[in-house]
Amino acid sequence: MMTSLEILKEKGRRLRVHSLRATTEAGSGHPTSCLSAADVTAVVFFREMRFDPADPASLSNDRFILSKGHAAPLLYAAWAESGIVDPKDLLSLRRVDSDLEGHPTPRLPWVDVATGSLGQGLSAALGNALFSRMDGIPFDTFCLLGDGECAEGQVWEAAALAAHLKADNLYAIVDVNGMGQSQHTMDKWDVQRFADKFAAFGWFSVVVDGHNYVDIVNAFDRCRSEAGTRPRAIIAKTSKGHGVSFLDNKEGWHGKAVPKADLDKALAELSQPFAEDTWKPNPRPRPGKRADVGFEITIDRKLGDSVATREAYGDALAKLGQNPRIVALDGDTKNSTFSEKLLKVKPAQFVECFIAEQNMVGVATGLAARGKVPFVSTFAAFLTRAFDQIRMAGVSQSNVKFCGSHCGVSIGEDGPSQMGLEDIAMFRVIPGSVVLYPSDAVSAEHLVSEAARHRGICYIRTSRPKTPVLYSNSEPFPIGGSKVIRKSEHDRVTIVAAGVTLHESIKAADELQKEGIAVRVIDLYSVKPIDSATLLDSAKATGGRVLVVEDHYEDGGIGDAVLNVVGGHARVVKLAVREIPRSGTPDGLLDKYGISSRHIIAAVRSFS
Ligand SMILES: Cc1ncc(C[n+]2csc(CCOP(=O)(O)OP(=O)(O)O)c2C)c(N)n1
Repeated sequence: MMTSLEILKEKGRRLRVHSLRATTEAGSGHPTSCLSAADVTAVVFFREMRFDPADPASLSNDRFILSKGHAAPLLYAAWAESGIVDPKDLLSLRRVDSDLEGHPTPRLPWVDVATGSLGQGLSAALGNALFSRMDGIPFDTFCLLGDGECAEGQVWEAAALAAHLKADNLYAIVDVNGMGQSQHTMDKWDVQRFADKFAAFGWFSVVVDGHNYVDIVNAFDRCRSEAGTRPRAIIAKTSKGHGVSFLDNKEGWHGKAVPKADLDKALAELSQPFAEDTWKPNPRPRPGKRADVGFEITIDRKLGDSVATREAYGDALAKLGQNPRIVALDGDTKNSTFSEKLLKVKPAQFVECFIAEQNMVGVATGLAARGKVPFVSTFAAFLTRAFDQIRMAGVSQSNVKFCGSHCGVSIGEDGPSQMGLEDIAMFRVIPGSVVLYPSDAVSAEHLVSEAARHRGICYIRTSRPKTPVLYSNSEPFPIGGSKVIRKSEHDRVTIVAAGVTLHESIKAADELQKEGIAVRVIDLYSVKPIDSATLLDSAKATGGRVLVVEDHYEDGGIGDAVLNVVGGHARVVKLAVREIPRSGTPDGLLDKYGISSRHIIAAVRSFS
């Protein structure tokens, strides 16, 4: 009969063998990064974690997030040893017909978020940990990080927030093998420095010999008995390639598979036939099913009332909050984005992430992985600093909703650093994303509830200035639609706009009408997916003359989206912001940068 420590050691040995075999078969991968972390991973999976290998969807499973995603073969090996993956399938690693990809993605039901862009896993792990508290389902989340990746600021954004929120169900395990990809890490094996850093951020941290099972096991026991309400960090001193002498702590092996000819030599050092497996899972009881409330809201606005779309966003969010799946996250801008309206009615469904947007997006992705519908809001400009995190949410096929307020030059006096002028381009490029741009309060509220209902990444662009209510409360705003606001049989030009430029277009249309020039005006509230049918019909009806007006830089914005649809059938003129703007009054800036009604009128007249 094996002792529990022997079982763990045997698991660690097997994790090494699987990782080596799979990467050699694939001809690529990061076996040495797997080997350094094999022992801590064996303890986490086969001693600390409680989960049901037959039920990945169980909300009471402990979670494991491999922040150092390039060690994917180690993760897959741990699943094989848990009975989740057939060990034979490990050899399909990195093949195009296999879900065991080079870095983990949620194509696999046990993966919560895609990792591999380093520095992001701890944020997603925190999202999981916060879910546990929000829904009163006790489970722990374990996150394995590389020491090199800890140079990413986002790791420390996550560490700070986790301690602030007393995430005592969150474990960070740092694999300090002293090496990165091309050289030694900044701190090499100075494990105490890592421990001090985590402690300074408010964590309980313990240093261990990452290849000594007694040490590792004791560290977890100390965490459970001594950490109290603090999140826990295990700082493991390891060596890269540990277990195989010609790899162990040798330079030049990062990201290289052992050649087929040398595999037996490597495996010989990890010899012994696999011992009988006596590990048994120890799942927690499944939580009961909860009724879903839905995402319907009632809208009550008066035509002509003046309301900013950002404010309507907050109103809709507060109403949607009746559904406990709705969560809002903000980066200390909640009184500008109006996400504070949800905080006021449902404080437990709001996470203040402070001024750390990258972590905020990661936390939201973690919450979404557990079934929450997170709405992340800040100024549109500041979402751009989290573009890699948004991109990775895309790779995760996540269900996060983003709201960028204060878009464009129409914010006025605060100047260019606060103006979101790249955001439409950024969100359009995410595969499968939805990009929504309401122009009035009624459409804004409808679109927030549409976004909640839609499964996938949505971006809602809101504006700072107040604009008149254009639509009746019952007007539907399906994703992928548009509204034709002005239409006659004699329209000379189709004007496509959204947000403040829609109101400028309406002004322009009314002025032109006085001169007997009729134009068609389209509210393109759904920039992606785009209403191709209406755009093509209108372009045809107006002699192939299309004018797009947007409070965004020219590249990648609405103009390009429209051009993609009607480009082969129409001449498209784009009015967009073409230089770095200045501070000024909103109206003054719309005019200075060529997107006011005056410029629209001139552009219509100059169409041949
Ligand atoms: C954001 C980001 N930058 C760069 C890389 C390329 N990269 C992959 S692994 C690696 C080294 C990682 O070092 P460490 O975190 O210490 O992991 P380990 O040594 O265990 O492989 C680098 C630079 C990446 N994947 N993500």
